[in-house]
Amino acid sequence: LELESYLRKALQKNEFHLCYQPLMDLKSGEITCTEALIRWQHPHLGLVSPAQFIPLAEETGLIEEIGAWVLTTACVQTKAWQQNGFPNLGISVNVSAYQFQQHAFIGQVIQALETSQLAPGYLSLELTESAMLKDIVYSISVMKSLQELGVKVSIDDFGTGYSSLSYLRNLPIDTLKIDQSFINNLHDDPSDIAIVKAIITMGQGLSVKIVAEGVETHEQLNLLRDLDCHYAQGYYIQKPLDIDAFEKGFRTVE
Ligand code: G
Ligand code: G
Ligand code: MN
Ligand code: NA
Repeated sequence: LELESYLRKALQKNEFHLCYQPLMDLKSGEITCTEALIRWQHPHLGLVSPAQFIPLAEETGLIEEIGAWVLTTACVQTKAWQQNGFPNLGISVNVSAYQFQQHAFIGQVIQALETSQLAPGYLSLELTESAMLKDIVYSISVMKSLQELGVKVSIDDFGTGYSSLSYLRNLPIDTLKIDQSFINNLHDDPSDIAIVKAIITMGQGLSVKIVAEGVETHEQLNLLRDLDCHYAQGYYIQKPLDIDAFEKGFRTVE
């Protein structure tokens, strides 16, 4: 209850900020996009994990306001970076299940694009399979609206939900982000290699881009490159960075 009352005041008290974690194109080695990750720095509680407060924000309905803030802040920052040295940088924003099902959602996306003047093709929204499958008919209509706007859709934590692969045939999905649990032991688990390989092959056939999440070692990166995975993200490439750290440039990996 205490957490909830703090959360209610967090926006107006300016306690949120975003970190940005790069996604690397495995062919060119370039950073093409970053994922926005919200951080809550509370004066007494310290840094509270989104894994803790996002579910609370969903239960209380506060996610509507917080989600809108994340969308606008991420788009404004990306537009600024595009004008200052990263001309083709994209942005990927996490959207929670409840937020995605809200009727205000599409309006918030349009508002963020208008406020930032970011071209829609640079914005990608990360949905989980469970968010999408909650109400599949409604989800399809929202995703079609996003497609009409020119906004991209990614499936986050792919492989961990109760996937019904049939949605890949019918829905406008641009990217699948393979959950990090398939990547963690990639180098010494033949089943994980088989699964990752199959997802990449499927992606090629469906013209869907594949991102490997949670890449923590050079071996994992090399393997993913050999398997023709399009993009990789993880601590080995870069941890989530605040704005200053991002602008100071990032370590390059090979
Ligand atoms: O950044 P970190 O690994 O601590 O994130 C923990 C969880 O919180 C992840 O599942 C991540 O997707 C989620 N998360 C981070 N930022 C946001 C956000 O802005 N909106 C939503 N809905 N979830 C987020
Ligand atoms: O659910 P989602 O994929 O959005 O969660 C992203 C979270 O994963 C972020 O909070 C980020 O801090 C975390 N993350 C990013 N890269 C790595 C990694 O290489 N290893 C681990 N363990 N976590 C990571
Ligand atoms: Mn994500
Ligand atoms: Na994920």
